[in-house]
Amino acid sequence: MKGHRAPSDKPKSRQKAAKKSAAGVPAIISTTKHSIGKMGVIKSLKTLMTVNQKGGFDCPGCAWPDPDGKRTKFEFCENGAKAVADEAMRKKIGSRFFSKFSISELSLKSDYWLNKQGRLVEPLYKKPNSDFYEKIGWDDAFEIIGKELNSLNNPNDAIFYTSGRTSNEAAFLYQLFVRSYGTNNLPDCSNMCHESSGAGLTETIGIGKGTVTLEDFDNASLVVVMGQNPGTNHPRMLSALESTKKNGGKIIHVNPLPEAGLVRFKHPQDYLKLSFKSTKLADLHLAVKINGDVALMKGIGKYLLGENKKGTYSFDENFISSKTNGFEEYVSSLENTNWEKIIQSSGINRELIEKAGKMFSESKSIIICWAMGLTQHKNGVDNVKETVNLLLMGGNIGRPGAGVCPVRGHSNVQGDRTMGIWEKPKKSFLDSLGKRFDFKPPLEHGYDTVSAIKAMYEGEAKVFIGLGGNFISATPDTDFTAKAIRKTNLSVQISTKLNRSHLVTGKKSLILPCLGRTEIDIVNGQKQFVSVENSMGVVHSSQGNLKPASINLKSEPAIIAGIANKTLKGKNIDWNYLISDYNNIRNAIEDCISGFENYNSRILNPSGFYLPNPPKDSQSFSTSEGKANFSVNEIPDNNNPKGYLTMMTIRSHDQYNTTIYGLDDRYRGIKGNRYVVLMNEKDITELGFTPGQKVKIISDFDGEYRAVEGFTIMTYQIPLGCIATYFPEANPLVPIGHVALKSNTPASKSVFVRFENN
Ligand SMILES: Nc1nc2c(c(=O)[nH]1)N[C@H]1C(S)=C(S)[C@@H](COP(=O)(O)OP(=O)(O)OC[C@H]3O[C@@H](n4cnc5c(=O)[nH]c(N)nc54)[C@H](O)[C@@H]3O)O[C@H]1N2
Ligand SMILES: Nc1nc2c(c(=O)[nH]1)N[C@H]1C(S)=C(S)[C@@H](COP(=O)(O)OP(=O)(O)OC[C@H]3O[C@@H](n4cnc5c(=O)[nH]c(N)nc54)[C@H](O)[C@@H]3O)O[C@H]1N2
Ligand SMILES: [Mo]
Repeated sequence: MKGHRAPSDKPKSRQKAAKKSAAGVPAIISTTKHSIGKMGVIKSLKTLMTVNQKGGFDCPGCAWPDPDGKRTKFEFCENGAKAVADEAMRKKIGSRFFSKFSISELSLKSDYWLNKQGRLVEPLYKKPNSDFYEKIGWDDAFEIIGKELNSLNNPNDAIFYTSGRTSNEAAFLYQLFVRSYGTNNLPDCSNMCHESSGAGLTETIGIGKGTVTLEDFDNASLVVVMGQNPGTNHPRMLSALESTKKNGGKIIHVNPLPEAGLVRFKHPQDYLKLSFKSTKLADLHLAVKINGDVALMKGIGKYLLGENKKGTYSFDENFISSKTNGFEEYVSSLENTNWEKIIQSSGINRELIEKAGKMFSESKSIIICWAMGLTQHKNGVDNVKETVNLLLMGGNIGRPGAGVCPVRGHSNVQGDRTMGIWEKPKKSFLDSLGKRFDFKPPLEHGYDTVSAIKAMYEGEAKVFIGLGGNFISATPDTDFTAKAIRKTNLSVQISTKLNRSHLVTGKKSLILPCLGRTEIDIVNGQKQFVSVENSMGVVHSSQGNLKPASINLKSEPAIIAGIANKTLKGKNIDWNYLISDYNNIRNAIEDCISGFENYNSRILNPSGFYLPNPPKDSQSFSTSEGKANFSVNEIPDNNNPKGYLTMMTIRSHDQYNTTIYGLDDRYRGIKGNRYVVLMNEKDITELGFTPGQKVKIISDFDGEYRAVEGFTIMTYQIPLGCIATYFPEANPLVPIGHVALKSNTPASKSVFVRFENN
């Protein structure tokens, strides 16, 4: 590893005032710079004009849906364009590159440098005791994997990770292979992302997904955006919020930071039409303390209860009595919660909480959106359940303009789950899989991401295969995870770009380069397309239109079939038939998963089709008692222990998770450095530091010492006692055992840390 110091290829940092508005002209300039710089002019135009177009490819950026009818020629955003350019870049790296650099040398480079080197174009193998990757043929690579998997005493000793860009077709095939091999060890990036949403929503409304459509944003009287930075991570969502405002709706932004897009938004398309107006999006910003959201939501609930008693606001009695359980307990828990506790834990004064409460009471239809600011806490599941409480009171689920909206990250992370990428599959799903393919799928639940790391660390799991993603950098407790991976006999990465997971390896290691979303995939002379599911449950097709980076690349389905053939030697399932035409995979999906009836014909509809969603479609809730559940959640103790501050790890404007596009964070006014700590001016003074000073950040609250060095202090508008650092640079500080209850998601948004001079 790099010893957790800022790497040597890091230029000097600068800080400017944070921006109030998002997108606009700087976004266009940045889009052009990234696309043309990486792809060239002609390829840039050809590529960008087909992103999210009917018949084009799904943007690999985020899972925000595309409008059904009125699509413009520019259905992409600055950050979507960066994601596309990053995949479609012209630079390539093959065995020559890897003969020049040893793995140890590459390990000293920054994530930014690694990603910049180009697309991976050849299968590569690192032999035991070697420090170099060398060229290997596809067949030999598959043979090594098959041999290793077949040498294990128990299929549960292998781990099969998935990141969220994988298509439905590849995901279905992968889990089918893994289960016919004999395990449910299918951890995925969702374990670190919206697992808390899935757990909280399943418990309360009987489905682990959101209940709104894009159109609902036109009809909402109030949209609450909690723990999310859409200006950077879901820029196209700002258009939906703009539409809410145009139709007279209001927006509340709940976030320790005043994130730019929510303060003001300038639509890049308006600039193309030369209209220079910007829209003020958020009507109210509640600068909540880190993990103060349960308290805040309880405060809003308490206000509504008070107004109800006064007769100035009424709950949706009808909905509550016919469709829900647990209302009385919820009400009495609000009565028993005192305001001091609410104000202290949320960090918001009563006047502001009541202002938000008044906006709730005046709104006929309410949507609550959220992302990682709610899910990545010890009580992440409770955060999600509190959003449901607030909505159920007013009957705000399954009505136009109302509902829950967990905003997904990776472009097909939701689809991957629907396809069975899950360590805790339902028995009914396994039964239909077994029946369709004539085998007995394993029933025992598998490892999720955190338990997979522990199993490798303990030496129990010996093979790691990653279908996409960057496991070592995305996971918590980097040193611990590195030790865990290094104990395996074989690590395999199916990837498009070079990342740190290729450098922290098992004794043997393979890199299998695959086609990306933007590229043409031809099988038996037929151009194939794949399908994906967006954040709102719409399944639609995606077809790449660029010449592949190399003729030596294979598609993800072909790689999975190649591994399956060598491992299972043709038992039960005809893998070659399945991949000979992706319609065959879709037919199998239709046979095994409900909601996919007539998949192959419905997928031809350019707008795709909606999957069934009982709460949204008919206010039906498939919980144990068939009703939506109110819940009582404790306000967590989010006081800092003496000498510690609470750290959240967040994304900059120039990254896609662990892929670093650049070193700036334009909206936050930070330039040229990712090794920074954003801190309140008063905390800086109190700790005796000065802005610009370098510090060591230490996470040892649980008794184990973890540290990162060379982080520069920057003054920022952030609540007292809270600090922010970037993911993945600060991941070494997140203890492996610091996870959300019930979802086991690393609690990487609230870690107690202390500082020392550097
Ligand atoms: N360009 C780009 N797009 C992306 C990604 C990317 O890296 N780059 N990543 C994709 C993925 S996988 C995901 S999951 C999403 C992530 O999308 P986001 O969740 O928006 O990403 P984060 O940067 O983790 O931002 C979390 C936000 O929560 C706030 N926050 C932190 N703690 C708290 C808290 O306790 N309470 C409240 N109310 N707020 C809090 C932070 O200030 C920050 O604004 O974006 C997806 N889209
Ligand atoms: N501290 C902290 N840690 C976090 C988070 C946080 O907020 N804070 N966020 C968490 C979240 S929300 C998530 S989703 C995870 C992300 O975890 P991952 O999904 O594991 O990580 P990514 O950075 O998205 O993966 C990027 C790599 O995927 C590969 N790739 C890209 N496109 C394709 C493709 O089409 N096919 C294949 N096979 N490979 C491809 C490339 O090689 C690239 O280097 O990180 C989590 N970790
Ligand atoms: Mo994510």
